[in-house]
Amino acid sequence: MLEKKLPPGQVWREDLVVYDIAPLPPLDLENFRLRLFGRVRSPRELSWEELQRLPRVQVRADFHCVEGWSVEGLVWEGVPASAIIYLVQPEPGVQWVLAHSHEGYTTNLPFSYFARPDTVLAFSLNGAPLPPQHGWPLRLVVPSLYAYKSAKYLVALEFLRELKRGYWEERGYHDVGDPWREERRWR
Ligand SMILES: Nc1nc2c(c(=O)[nH]1)N[C@H]1C(S)=C(S)[C@@H](COP(=O)(O)O)O[C@H]1N2
Ligand SMILES: [Mo]
Repeated sequence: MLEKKLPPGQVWREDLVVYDIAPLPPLDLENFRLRLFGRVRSPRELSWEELQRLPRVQVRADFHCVEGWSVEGLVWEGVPASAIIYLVQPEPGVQWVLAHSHEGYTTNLPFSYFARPDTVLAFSLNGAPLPPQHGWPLRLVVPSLYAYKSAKYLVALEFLRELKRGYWEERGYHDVGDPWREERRWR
């Protein structure tokens, strides 16, 4: 029998629950830029076309929300984090990544989790372009961490030596957020 692996304290659900802290201001691909900055040797601002020319991966992964629900086997396609790391060359001592979203959402995650092979800057979900409510046009997907680290409407990645907290992390959610260690809150 196939055993579905569920982290402690989670229950399976069929579909994603959409969470948004704020409405999304207008955004078009013509003016889209992904800003890669902070403690890196080569800061970059990538247009949508430049992003399309980077390597691609497909990742199949379960999705675990800190509220206690998980969705099995989502298929994301996009640019692997490894390609971004290769491009910008983080300085030695970089420990954190702060993801910035178009509407102002932010989330911090350890660089070591960002660098995992299943971390992807996704532009498609289950074979179709990212639906608007799930982060169109670009979403950071970090399957190894709770879903609040998977920033929708991604517009920048900031590489840091020191911790800078994101939206939920400032409100008490865990700076790491590993579902297998049940790191939900830090206070
Ligand atoms: N930009 C942005 N990304 C976000 C959020 C948000 O409010 N804004 N919520 C997070 C949380 S708490 C969860 S559980 C997931 C939900 O993903 P979904 O809205 O695609 O279902 O998105 C995460 N990424
Ligand atoms: Mo969440």
